[in-house]
Order: sequence, then C-alpha cells, then structure tokens
Amino acid sequence: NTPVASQSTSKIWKLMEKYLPNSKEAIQSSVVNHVEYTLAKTRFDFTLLHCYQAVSHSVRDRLIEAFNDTYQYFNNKDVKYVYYLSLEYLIGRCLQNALVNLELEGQYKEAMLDMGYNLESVYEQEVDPALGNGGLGRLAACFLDSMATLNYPAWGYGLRYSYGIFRQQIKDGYQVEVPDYWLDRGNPWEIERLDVNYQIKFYGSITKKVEDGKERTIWEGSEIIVARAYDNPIPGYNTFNTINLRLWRSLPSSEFDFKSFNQGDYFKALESRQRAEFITSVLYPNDSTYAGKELRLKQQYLLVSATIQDAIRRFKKKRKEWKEWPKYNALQLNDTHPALAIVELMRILTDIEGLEYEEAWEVVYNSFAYTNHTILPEALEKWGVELLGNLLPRHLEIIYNINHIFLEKISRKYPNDWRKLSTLSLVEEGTHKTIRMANLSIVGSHAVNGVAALHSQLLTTNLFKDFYELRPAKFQNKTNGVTPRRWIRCANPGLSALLNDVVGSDDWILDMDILKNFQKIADDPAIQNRWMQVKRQNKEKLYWWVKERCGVDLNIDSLFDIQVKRIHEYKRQLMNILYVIRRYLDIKKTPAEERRKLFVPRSIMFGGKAAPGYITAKRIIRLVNAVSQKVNNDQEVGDLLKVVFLPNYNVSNAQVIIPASELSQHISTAGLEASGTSNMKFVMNGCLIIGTMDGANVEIAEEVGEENMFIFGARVEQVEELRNKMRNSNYRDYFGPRLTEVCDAISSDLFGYKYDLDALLDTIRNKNDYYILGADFESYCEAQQRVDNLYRNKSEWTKKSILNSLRSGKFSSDRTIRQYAEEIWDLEPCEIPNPSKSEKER
Ligand code: GL7
Repeated sequence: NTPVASQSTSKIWKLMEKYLPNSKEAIQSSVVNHVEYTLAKTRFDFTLLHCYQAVSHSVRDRLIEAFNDTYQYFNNKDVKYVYYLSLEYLIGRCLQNALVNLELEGQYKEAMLDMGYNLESVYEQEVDPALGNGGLGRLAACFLDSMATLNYPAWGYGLRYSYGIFRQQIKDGYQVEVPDYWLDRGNPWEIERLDVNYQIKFYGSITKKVEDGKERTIWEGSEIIVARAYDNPIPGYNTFNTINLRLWRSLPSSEFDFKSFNQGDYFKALESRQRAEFITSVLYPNDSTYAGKELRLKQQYLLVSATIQDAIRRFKKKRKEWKEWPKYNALQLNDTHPALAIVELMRILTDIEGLEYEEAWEVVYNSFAYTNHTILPEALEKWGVELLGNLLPRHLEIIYNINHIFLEKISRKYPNDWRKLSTLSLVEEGTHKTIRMANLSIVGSHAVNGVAALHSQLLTTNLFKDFYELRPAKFQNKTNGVTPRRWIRCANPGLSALLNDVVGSDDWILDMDILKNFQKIADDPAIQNRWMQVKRQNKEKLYWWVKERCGVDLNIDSLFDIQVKRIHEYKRQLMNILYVIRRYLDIKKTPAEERRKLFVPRSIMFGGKAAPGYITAKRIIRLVNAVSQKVNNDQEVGDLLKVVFLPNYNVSNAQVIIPASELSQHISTAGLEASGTSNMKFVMNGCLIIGTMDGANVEIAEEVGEENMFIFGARVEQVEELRNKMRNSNYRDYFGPRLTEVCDAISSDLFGYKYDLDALLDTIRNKNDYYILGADFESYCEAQQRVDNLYRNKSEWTKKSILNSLRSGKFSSDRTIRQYAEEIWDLEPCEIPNPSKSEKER
C-alpha cells in the first residue's frame, strides 16, 4: 500500500499540517462532536460514562497529532531507538495523565465545568488497564513516561491481554478472584493497526539443506498465528514528544486456516482459530514465581517474535548493513521473560538473512541488555527442554549452540573446573533438564543490571558471581525510580500546588533535585501548617474511600499506617499483623484511663493481591480480616486501633492511598526485596518509612537520612546466621515472650479460623522461620514505639515528612532513564520541534 499523499504539496498534507486548537470553545466542540459522531449518542441517553468516552476521544485526537509527528521526526533524523521489551505494563488510567502531560488539564477542567461536568468525576469513569502484577510492570510504565519526557527515541513492546490481573474481592474475609475483562467498554486510547500483522510460528520440524557448500536450517512451524499491533500513545511532559507502547494481540492466521477448512473439518478449524486468540487472553497472575506452562511460553515467544520482526522491518528501510544494527538499536529485556528475543534475532540473522554465526552474535550481543529484578529462586525462569524443544525446536538448537561455544571458552579459561562449567551452563542437567533463562540473558547481553545498589551488589557476589568474575565490566546498577508526573502531580494536586509555591514554579516536576534547595522550609511553622492541611485533605479522601468500600469509620486524626504491595511471605505482611495483635493485647491490658497516654490512635491498612495459588498469602489476608473483625468491633479499643484490608489494590487506588499515608511499611527480610518502588512514591508524598535495610530503602536512608526513617531489623550479612540459630532452638526461645503470646492468642482461637491460622503460623514456628520474623520482631516493636513517640510531636513529624519529600529527587525515574540511556543504550535524546502556540491556535 503506497500512501496516497506521497508529495508534500498534496492537498492532504496541507490539510494535515494543521493542529487542533485548544481554546475552551474548540475543546467543547470536539467533545460534542465525539458524542454525536463517534458514540452516536443523543442528548437523551448520554451518561457520565459517555462523557468520559467523548472527552477521551478528543484528547486522543490531540495525542495522535503529537504521536505521528514524533515518529516522523525520528525517522527523518535517522536516530537510534531503544526497544523496551516487557511482558507487563501497569500503565494506570490515561485521561488525567494525558491532560497533565499535554498541559491541557486546566483548559479541559474549565471547558467541562462550563458544560456541567466535573472533570474529576469524569476521570473516575475510566477502567484501570492492569496488564501487570506489581512493581515490575509499574516500573515499565514509569519508564515509558520518562523516556517520552526526556525525548528519547523509544518504543515499548508488550502484550494486549484481554484479561488483566484479576479483580480482588473480599468475601467472608477470603480473597476471591474475579476476571478483569477490561475492554468491555472499549478502549478509546488504543489505535488498532489493521495493517501491522506478523506471522508467528510454533511447533513443527527443522530440516538442513546444503546450498553452495553452506548448511542452511529451515524451520517449518506447524501452527501459525498472527500478532496484530495495538498502539498506545505515551505523551511526554513539557515536550511535544509522544512515544508508542505497542501491544500485540494474537489472532488466527487465515493463510494457515484455509488448509484446514479445505480439508473439510469446519469445527476443528474454528477451534484452532480460537486457540490462536487465546494466547494473549490472560496475564499470568504470579508475582515473583514462574509458571512453567506452555501457554506462557507461547506468550513470551509471540511478544519476542513480533517485536523483532517489527524492529527488523524498520531497520531494513534504512538500507544499512547488519553490522550497523547495534548503532541503531538497543533492546532492553525487562527480566528474563522476553529473553527468547536473543535467540529469535540469532535465528533470523543466520537462518534467513544468511549471516555467519559469529557475525550474527556480534550484532545480537552488542544490542541486547538485561535487567534482573529478583534473586528469589522461585522466580528464576527455567524452561523444560522437552517443552521448549517441542514448541520452538530451532530455538532450542540455537541455545545449545550458544552454550556449546560459551562453555568451550570457559573450559579453555578454567580447565577442569567442573563446578564453574555447571553453574555457568545455560542448561541445568538432571532428571528434568531445563534451560536457565537468566544465564541465556547474561551470555547474550553486553550489559546486565540490578535495580538497586544492594541488589546489584548481591548479584555480583552471590547469584551471578561466576559470571561477574568472567566479565566484571558487564555488570551495572540502575536504581529504580518512579515518575513524579503520575505520583505527585496527578495523585497529589494539593502537594503539587504547595511545591509550586515553595519553588516559585513547577520546575521540580522535571528536576526533582531542585527541591533540595528549599530544605529550610521544613522548620517554617506556616509551611508546616499548610503541609499538614494537604495531608489532611488527602486523608479525608481516603477516609471516604474506606467508608464506602469497607464500611469502616476511621478517625481522621489517627495515624494512617499503610502497607500496600503484593502479598508475599518475604514482604512480611504477617509480621505487621502480628504486631497489630501485640498492640491490641497491650491496649487491652492497660487500664482504660492510661490508654491514650500510652498509645497513639492508629488506623492500620493493608492492601495487595495474593497469587491465586499461593495459599499462605491467602491465609495472611484471612488473618488480617479476622483481626480487623475483632478489633474494629471491640468497644474498649474504640478509635485507638482500627485495622482495614483495602480491597483490589491497583494503580488508581494507589493514587488515593499513597498521598494519604503518614507511615508506610517496607519491611521485607534483608536481601530479598530487589528494590521496591512504592517506597519511593511514599517518600515523595511525605510519608515516613518504617523499614528494613533492604532494596532501595538503603538508598532512601542515604538520601533522606536514617534519622528521618524508622529503620530496624537484621542486615543482609546477619540473615543466614540468624536462620541457623533458629534451626537449633525452640521457637518459643527465638520468638521471645511477646511474639509467643501473640501466636498463642491466635492458636487459642481468639480470632476464629483456627485451622487456617494455625497452618499460617506453622510457616514460622517449627524451626521454619525462613523470613526471620521471629528474629526481627523485637526490633520491629521498638521501631513502632519510636513511631508513636514522634507522632505525638506534630511539628517534628511534619518536619521529617517535608524533608523526606524534598530529599527524594534521586528516585525520579528521569534519573534512572538518563542512566540507562547514557550507560547502557548509548542513546541521544531527540526533541521534536514544538509547534508554536500560534500555530496550534490557527
Ligand atoms: C520486582 C521486585 O520484587 C521489586 O523489588 C522491584 O522493585 C521490581 C522492579 O524492579 O521488580 N521483581 C519481580 O519479579 N517483581 C517485582 O516487582 C514482580
């Protein structure tokens, strides 16, 4: 298909050069046009949902102008691209973010108000696209925002799951998973590309042919499907640059189907079409454990194969030699999930493009980089050789080949070092032979990074020690970050306005480090007052949220103490709730008239999803709800202690929860949380952290000062010794009397659900306390006492809250992305000219 407008003089081009005007009247007329012509609605059947849809379409029109211009400009400038490959993106709601980044929120607010609509209630109509599990997926979304904002030529690639992470309901205190069919009201933000389709092959066989004395491999897949592109524009802030998140959807391939239809079995042929659509139908809901299922491998390969084909098509238009590929393309693997991309590019270069193996390897090695996000052994992907060899026979062969060449080098360097050979090998031998995707990712990449300083250090000293010794220069750290656009500007308008006044401009949104220059305001009583007012307004919003969804009436003046994240043993929500019980028992033991002197009123909130098959995590939710039931209804305790489980934690709920929090808990066993990213969001929003020296907490402490946090617990170096000590003693000894009493209370059926809760406690009793709750409990209680003491002094607390926020600049994802661009991708920004205001208003 040749585009109609091939000459810049053509009429179409002239017409398309115009930009949509953004006056109040223009916005209103574009919204009304969409009501009538896109939604085909009348005045009489027009709801708030339709209003949201029409507004979104009018914003989308403006996004598309910038989006088209951006890639046109990148192409003309012949720039290098980064391709960010991720199986997960938790982008959250789009409308407000788009308006903020396009700097049109004020105009739209006014235009809508004039038409009788409150823009904020329009925002609430949007579904939250939840195409990810947790931190890893949200990180990818923050990165896209920063790549667009910093004008980097970038593409995000992922999958368009029809069902995102399940919606969590709480029934009788248990988690119930409800399917999240997020597309049922359409999706105004995506652009379906009917003309961008790639064939994806599975199964089949390989044959070898000799042509001109050269062996060639041909892989014929026996199942062929199609990946279709759906584009999601991601606008940068304070720039016209708008980049693309391209998500693939699987569809049946008609070429392939004709055969089976012609063979006469109509229903069988239809069945195979449905199988094709099923591939991108659902996101695997596991956080930090790998699934090992064929469908998941198909998803991974579909993303990889479609993306590599797309990148190659783009590169071929440049008419450059293959050896120039790394000069024009950087490919970043978000964990090992898309690691097959390494193999897919090798396959295409050698089998189809006819490159020699060594030439192809140079191209691949110099363009790929890999980010590791966890050291938990259960999360490290290992694909069974049988499964992989059946689904992708040629890829398995190439992996063996890569391994063979790699191990030969190793054995020349370390003759007879069998231990080294077996740990470095891409293949894990044993009764069930597997391919280690992390080893493949390291061997095939020129750069490998962890996501916080401590985590990166643990990679080089433990998990990837032998690889590190082989090539130390390959290993880097890139401490995670989060975008201040969504996490301050959108989520906390009150704080944004305050920061604007302090700084005298909104420059901090692009340069969080300037906030450091204003630290003296932390002592200013007038600022402290305003700071507390902002927090109070945010707490009020959460108060109503909780009242509506959980039916609990919180005391707004109580300390809002929050732990929201996926439920996992290593994150130790169990330790938090055991402390809540400790507090409850202590309140009950204290004479009524002394209680208020000894205890600060607290509202303790938990939120997060448990993987559907993770029984212990589900029992933790059960315990939280059992305690909540008991404590909240205990007249004696009143507002001194309230416990709430916040259902269905997701990005849009986080935007309400985080700004309202005063104390936030990040209490993982040292060494197990690679980074954490919500800790950064909480700090930016002026929350004090109670936490262990784990992941990014270590760097947060460096930035904001340990004296402004509540740090406790064992350090990484002590964990193993504590585990050993525990193995050699009775739990009553290493728990100490305070924790023992809590466990005994639960076992005495004080909260009901004895069967579930005893089973839960057995994960830490019986010499089994792998996450060392017992060892850390006392120091956790002491830290909690320090929290109470400080909260009594409102001015001191507020001062620390202000300092936390002003010193959080390091944790902007802008800093992170600049480091990736400069230290891994070798990527230059490319800002497209911003059409002048006058041009926009033509
Ligand atoms: C994670 C880590 O657990 C988390 O600590 C980190 O902040 C995040 C982003 O780097 O990546 N790794 C992982 O497998 N999941 C994470 O959230 C699911």
